[in-house]
Amino acid sequence: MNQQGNLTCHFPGEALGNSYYLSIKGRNSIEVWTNQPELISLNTTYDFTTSATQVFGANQVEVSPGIFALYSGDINQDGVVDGLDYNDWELDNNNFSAGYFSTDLNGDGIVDGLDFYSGK
Ligand SMILES: [Ca+2]
Ligand SMILES: [Ca+2]
Repeated sequence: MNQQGNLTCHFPGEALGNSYYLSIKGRNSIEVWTNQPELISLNTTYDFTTSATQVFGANQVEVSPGIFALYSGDINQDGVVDGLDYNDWELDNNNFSAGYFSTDLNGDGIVDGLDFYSGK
């Protein structure tokens, strides 16, 4: 995925003409699925950001007017954001971790208190 949030996928030829649910799973985000199967063609596009209902259960957050994104915070990838994720974040925060860490929730390359901010 590039910094603009665009992702290119290549599907096997036998997928063409068939419909599939599409899923996105990030290093620290809640996994989402399309709300319905999408027909795979040579140039299928799907924009998850236009509405919360672009994903099953409308499980996205509006990060700016009309722009929706995955929820982050599922550091241990168990499907929920809870105190167990906090424990992982706290460990990396106390170690002043910098680099590519799942505990870096805002993606700035540093694990610190800004990752714990609950705003959008
Ligand atoms: Ca979790
Ligand atoms: Ca960070």
